[in-house]
Amino acid sequence: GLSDDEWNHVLGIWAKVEPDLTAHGQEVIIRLFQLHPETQERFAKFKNLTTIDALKSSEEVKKHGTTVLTALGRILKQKNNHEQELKPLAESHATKHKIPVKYLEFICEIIVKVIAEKHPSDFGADSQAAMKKALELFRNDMASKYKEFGFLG
Ligand code: BLA
Repeated sequence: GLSDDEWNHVLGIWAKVEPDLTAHGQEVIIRLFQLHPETQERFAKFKNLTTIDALKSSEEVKKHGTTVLTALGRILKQKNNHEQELKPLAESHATKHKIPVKYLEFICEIIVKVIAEKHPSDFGADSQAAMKKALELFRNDMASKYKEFGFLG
């Protein structure tokens, strides 16, 4: 797990992300699709967004980015007591969306990069390390729940 100090780092930087959750989320999703185009194919509703301009002007992309970071924020705030939040997410991702754990790794890495770019003076080495650790816990728990739902991820 994370120490109190590490959770303070995680929730401290999250408090800087939250006022502009939508812009962060939009950037994360666009970058995920650009760096890993196979991830975009998982979204029936984004099949028509074939150019960077189309991605940037899509209200649906903004909306999904907000959904993702809102859910992640809720999970982080539980400081690893996230069973209630995680279970329905793991279930939909295992049985409905069928999202490999590898894609979770992709998006988590991008989340750290986007925060680092937007908050250079508030997201130092200790905070980054703490956030990476928190996201790793999240992914590991998603992966073990996936197995309970019969998805090998
Ligand atoms: C949908 N993803 C969702 C939803 C939530 C999240 C809350 C809507 C409710 C549900 O279907 O369970 C949450 N998505 C997250 C979180 C992350 C995230 C917390 O990416 C990352 C920290 N889901 C993934 C990844 C992909 C993904 C990496 O975790 C990438 C391919 C896809 N999520 C995905 C899809 C949907 C979804 C395809 C359904 C979208 C829709 O049609 O509305």
